[in-house]
Amino acid sequence: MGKMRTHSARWRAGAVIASALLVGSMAACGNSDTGGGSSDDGKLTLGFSQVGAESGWRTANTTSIKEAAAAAGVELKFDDAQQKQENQIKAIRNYIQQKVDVIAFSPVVESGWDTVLKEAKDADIPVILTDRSVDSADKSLYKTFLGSDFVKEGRLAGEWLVEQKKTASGPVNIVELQGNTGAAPANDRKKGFGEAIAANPNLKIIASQPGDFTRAGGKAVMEQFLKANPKIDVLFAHNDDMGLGALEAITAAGKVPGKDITIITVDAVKDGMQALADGKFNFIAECSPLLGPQLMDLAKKVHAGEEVPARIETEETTFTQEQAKEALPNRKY
Ligand code: GYE
Repeated sequence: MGKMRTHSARWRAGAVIASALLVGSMAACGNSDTGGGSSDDGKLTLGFSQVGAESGWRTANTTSIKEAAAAAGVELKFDDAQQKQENQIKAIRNYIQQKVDVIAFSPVVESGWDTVLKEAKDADIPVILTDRSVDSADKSLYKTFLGSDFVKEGRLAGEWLVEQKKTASGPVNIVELQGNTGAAPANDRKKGFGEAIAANPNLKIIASQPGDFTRAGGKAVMEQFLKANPKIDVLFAHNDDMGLGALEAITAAGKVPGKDITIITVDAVKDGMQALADGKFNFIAECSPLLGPQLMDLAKKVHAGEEVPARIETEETTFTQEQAKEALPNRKY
């Protein structure tokens, strides 16, 4: 545990340095979101296709990538796919046409990437997966996958609940707000959580539906859950934002979040941590969005033809209400 905290503290310090450097380099860089063609000034050009701007996590991830690119002297072409796979495929094809040096993307869903990844490979452009992975059987279609272990996050959330409810004599009714359908973090967090709670047959998921990782989605689906189920004891939301949206629905239904309904989420972005410190959430499994500095490092390495590990896992922790109160003042995102 001590090692993990040191590690993330190091990345946080890195992010601070990155922000400081950004101020100095912005003027020289101009707007890295636009413009075509590979850079002719010797700079590495990275085409990045982002999922969207659906959550606080995503916003922090985008900031981390943009700041790290500026700090590393990488020319970044950035596209926001608005949670649509077709937009990501289009962006990747554009990057291939523009002959960027490296392509990186965070796949909105796991399936359906083989054709476009093959096109990148045929064009000799290395691909890095960040944050989310793909289910392609052919691992040669990408160089590495940098991101969290989502199954583990779900499992940590489930294990905490098992511990909390170990003396429960009757059924504990759980509702689950899933991320967008087909996304790796939605599939994996569901899996890890389900496996962990199987340890106690009293713990039952009575309803589970996608809320698309957004506050609006979380609120709307939680309203339905509350209407259809008179007894809800626990909410497991696949991210903070859906949990935050659900808070409104729970309060409107006359229930006290964090007391009448135990709320467990994933991410630990600032607003989530605030809700936890305020006693509205009960537990958060952390998922770090600060992938920018590692991504730039990997982009430089694969461009130089260096070997990189096939999988690089982000180190993370979990937070109780007390731990959130302690951590909040130093939280960067
Ligand atoms: O947990 C959620 C975001 O892929 C890890 O996507 C990411 C997830 C994150 O929308 O908030």
